[in-house]
Amino acid sequence: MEDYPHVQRFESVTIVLPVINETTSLRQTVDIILRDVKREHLKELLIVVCQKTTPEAAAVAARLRQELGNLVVVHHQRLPFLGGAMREAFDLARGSHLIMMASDLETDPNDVATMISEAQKNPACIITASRWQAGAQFQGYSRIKLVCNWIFQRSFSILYATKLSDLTFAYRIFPTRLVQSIRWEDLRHSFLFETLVKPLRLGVPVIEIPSTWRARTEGASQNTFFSNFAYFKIGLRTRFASRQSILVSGAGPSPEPRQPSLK
Ligand SMILES: Nc1nc2c(ncn2[C@@H]2O[C@H](COP(=O)(O)OP(=O)(O)O)[C@@H](O)[C@H]2O)c(=O)[nH]1
Ligand SMILES: [Mg+2]
Repeated sequence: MEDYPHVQRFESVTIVLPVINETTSLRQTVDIILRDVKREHLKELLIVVCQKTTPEAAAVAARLRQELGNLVVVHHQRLPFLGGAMREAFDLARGSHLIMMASDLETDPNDVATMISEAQKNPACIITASRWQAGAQFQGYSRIKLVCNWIFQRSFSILYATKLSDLTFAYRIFPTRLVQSIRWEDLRHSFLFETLVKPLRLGVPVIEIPSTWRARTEGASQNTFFSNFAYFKIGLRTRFASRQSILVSGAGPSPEPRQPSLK
């Protein structure tokens, strides 16, 4: 049976930052990452922009590129929406691992360093942030959304027989070859959920760390109410999909580049 790639070593990380209307939030995100992440661990900051990216936000991205040189890659996406931005970033990432996060400060950049140290200890795993673990919170999330979120999490954790408490927080570190070996489907926000359910279906181990979500203070979300329905669709479809259909054919099993023998 086809298997997913088992990455055995953490070498460096590509941090993916999709940007629409973030200026000071993007700058602050990058400042915290540069403060906390050892330079030898940081392969690149991959900023993804599109036609909807505001001129102000694009200007901050361009300035970061100017200041930080090759450490910053600014990619203009061709596929539409947030899923499209992430899918292209997955293909471009050059680190052994990649972090999927936002640039609106809703994914707390202060937790990037913890994510990396967990990935160093568990390079074959996905490390994902949870807003439902002790020590984390939702700040500025409406009560009704909180109840719906809890019901959704519990339903899908039962369906996937997992103890994970947060399946939809789009703040994770993945082995890059793993995400490059998966056949992705969604283009909108439900893609973020797809990035967890497909690995779960493949049997990839997933570890949670607590992380607080704080509502953005700059710009507005691109998510729409109707795109919530797509979460059910991808969640249910993937649960009953064959493992083989989830993998890009020929991606596995684990062709980890072998170390030349040093005899
Ligand atoms: N490049 C790009 N970035 C996007 C797109 N949609 C959302 N983003 C960014 O992705 C991050 C998360 O999206 P957001 O709209 O805040 O979603 P929410 O937090 O789930 O409500 C934010 O930093 C957005 O600016 C898109 O179509 N293209
Ligand atoms: Mg957001």
